[in-house]
Amino acid sequence: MALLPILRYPDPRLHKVAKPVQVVDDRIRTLVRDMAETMYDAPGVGLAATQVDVHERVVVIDVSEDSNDLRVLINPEIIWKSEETQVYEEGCLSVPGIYDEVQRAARIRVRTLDEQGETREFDAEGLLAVCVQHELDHLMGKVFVEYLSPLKQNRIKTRLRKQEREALKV
Ligand code: GNR
Ligand code: NI
Repeated sequence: MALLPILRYPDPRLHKVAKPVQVVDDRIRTLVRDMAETMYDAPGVGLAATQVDVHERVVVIDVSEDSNDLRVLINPEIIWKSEETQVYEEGCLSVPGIYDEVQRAARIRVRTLDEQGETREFDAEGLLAVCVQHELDHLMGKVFVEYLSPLKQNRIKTRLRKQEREALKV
């Protein structure tokens, strides 16, 4: 088991597009295990491989109250989105301390491989729907702050760069 370092916005590597996983093998299962450990340690409700500088389509999610319902998504796709939307106050482990509202589809249907390489489908709403859409954006190189106004994005960049400099001191 290993904790993986999480990239921080505005790191340009957060904008790389992840490639599909070719075979779900022990290398992928080890990555999944390390990502889950990193997510629970953070703590967060989701983590995309992009955030740990691995540019393959792998996501872990656990939105359960007791952190005991891990979902492993490999090559996930959203195959249906509701027209109805919901607004949710989002945060991101790659954008620490920043929270803002994002509007997304209220309900989605997801097709994915699990850690055994089996195809699965599930429906999501509420926080799970938010989280799946947030993680799939990461795999496409998109961070939630890109939905905010350019003014807000610049303020966030300035604030996080300053935090980074302060963290290097002392
Ligand atoms: O831990 C997380 N919480 C969260 C809250 C609202 C909307 C999305 C998220 S995902 C985030 C973890 C993360 O950064 N995943 O990429
Ligand atoms: Ni995130």
